[in-house]
Amino acid sequence: RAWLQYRSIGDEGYQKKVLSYFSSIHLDCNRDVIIDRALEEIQLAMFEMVGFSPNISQNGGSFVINVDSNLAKEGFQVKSTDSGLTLTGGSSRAVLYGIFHILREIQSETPLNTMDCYEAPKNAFRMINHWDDMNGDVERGYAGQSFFYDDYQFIKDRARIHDYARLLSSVGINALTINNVNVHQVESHLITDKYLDEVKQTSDIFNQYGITMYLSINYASPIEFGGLDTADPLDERVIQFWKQTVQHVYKRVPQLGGFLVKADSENRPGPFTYDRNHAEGANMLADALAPFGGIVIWRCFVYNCKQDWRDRKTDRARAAYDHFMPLDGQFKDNVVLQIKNGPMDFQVREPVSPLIGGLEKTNQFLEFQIAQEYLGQQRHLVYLIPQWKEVLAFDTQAKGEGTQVKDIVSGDVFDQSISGIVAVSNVGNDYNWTGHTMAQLNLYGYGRLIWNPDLSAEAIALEWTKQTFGRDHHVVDHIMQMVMPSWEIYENYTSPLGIGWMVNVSHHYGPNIDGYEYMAWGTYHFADRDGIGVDRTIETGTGYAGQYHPVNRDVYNALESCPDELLLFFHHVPYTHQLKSGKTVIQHIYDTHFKGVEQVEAMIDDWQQLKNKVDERRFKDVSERLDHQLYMAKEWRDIINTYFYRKSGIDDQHKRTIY
Ligand code: GCW
Repeated sequence: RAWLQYRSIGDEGYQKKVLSYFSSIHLDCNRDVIIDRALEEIQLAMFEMVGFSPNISQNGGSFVINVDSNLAKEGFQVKSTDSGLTLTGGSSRAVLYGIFHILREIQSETPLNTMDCYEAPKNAFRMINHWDDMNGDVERGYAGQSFFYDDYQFIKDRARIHDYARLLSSVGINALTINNVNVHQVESHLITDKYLDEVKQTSDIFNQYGITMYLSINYASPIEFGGLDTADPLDERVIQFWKQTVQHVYKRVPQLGGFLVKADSENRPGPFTYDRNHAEGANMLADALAPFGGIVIWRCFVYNCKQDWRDRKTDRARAAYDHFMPLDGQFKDNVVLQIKNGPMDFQVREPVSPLIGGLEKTNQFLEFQIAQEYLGQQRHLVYLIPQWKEVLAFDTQAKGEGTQVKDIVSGDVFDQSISGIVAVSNVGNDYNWTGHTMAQLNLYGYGRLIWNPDLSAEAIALEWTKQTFGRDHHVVDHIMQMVMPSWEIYENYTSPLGIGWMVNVSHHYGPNIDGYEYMAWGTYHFADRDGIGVDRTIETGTGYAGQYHPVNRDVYNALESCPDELLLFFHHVPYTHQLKSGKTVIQHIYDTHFKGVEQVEAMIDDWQQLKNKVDERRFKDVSERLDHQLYMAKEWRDIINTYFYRKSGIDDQHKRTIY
């Protein structure tokens, strides 16, 4: 149930008010399947919150629902009137969002006569990507197995998918993909008759909640099952293959939104094999999809994963920009580029990808990762919204001062026909959806934030906490104290000053400072006895800093102005280099690592205060994960501190234990 708990309302006065406002519902619009779901939701919620399920009529009632197509398509308005409340939506989907909004407010016991508002989402596309494989595994999944597939079959019991669709629409998600971007052999067949019935049935469930479904496809499908020996996007046979395949798919699944493609990335096939560029590759699919209103979502996570460490000019951080910037303006209208928030890969700290603010004539999605692949894998409590807020607030300077990422990805700055935000999901078949109960907050927060990027991280956490754990001040305060600093805490005890990684190879969990240092993936820290960091300056480094607009370029490029938290991302410095904080790099490393562990201890204290205030199962689950987090934080602290102590030979000023 996650945040859709609908606890019974304790306050008698408020309960009476709710009863009087919602005693009956006057439906002043046509019923359709989405409206039905909305009504079902409010009836269920009322029954649970006040023990009464309102009846629905076409003639009179204190709560009025109607549709007015003059409003924004996904916008809704709530108005209090003498006799009750009126909800007006721009469409059925908007009515559904309005119902969830009202239910959220009621769970916070917002006075009903002050509920007047108009809400519309900032981003048109609000999407989730699943990395589920049909064998039942979830790539980078930390919450159990897939609830879509098992043993190369769709799971027959779809109850969980139904519940999931409710959860997603309750926070305004309107699009999703259901299979991994790494499309393996079996999954390539999702667009064939072998699976299209089940694809359709799954899509129908999501459609009832206003969510459009997409599929990840294998770029080499013409070879995989088309009987061709090429996937060259300019080959007439390949063009025909895709036209026919798409036509067939849409005949069977008319509501499909389109395709998501990971091409020429981490050993996946793509147009490079045929000496074609990514615009040629994407446009060919776009032409096939256009007659059906379908779109191509094309990922920019393209880099050379076979790098030689001696080659100090090749830089993975540069790759997306180098590949895609020259193609700006060459993509068809129904292509959208999907860009990870940073130039590397969902690290605890990265600068914002310079492609955002760079591309001016291309549709774009910003990609986040809700699954905490590099952020503790849903075993550590890390609230991600503060990080994402920083990304969205970043001033790219693309059109002078004040060109923030949030306004670019929403399509407000450049004229884009498709725009929005997408994120890699963090759910699985674990009883609590997300492994760590607290990780539900990241899914909830993702939806809320991309609906309205101006919501504060506090406000979002507060809403979630009240709905998930109730309104008891004691509970709410302690949980807020735990979640709010948790990103900074994780950063403190893991990799310092923007350098990233330092994790074990392949599974990416736990400290291993040199794990990737001797691999070809291009994620180096270059630490030696004299210093650490990657020189990405224009003059002596990889030149990555030069991919930003002038103001940011200069800030990052100069050692003096580069912000501390990204220092090692842009510069190679001696351990004795003094930070803006006044500390040396080495002392900063020691201090943050000792502090991070203490902060996790404080988190545990907070949680322990909630014994008997939170149900036993969730209390115990979270306690166990926090204990594990503390164990891992100590491990990180000790391994990092010892490593840099041995490399640098410099003592901790405070003489704490370093092994
Ligand atoms: O971070 C890397 C992950 C891969 C993932 C890839 C991507 C789906 O380690 O597991 O593959 O990113 O985003 O494509």
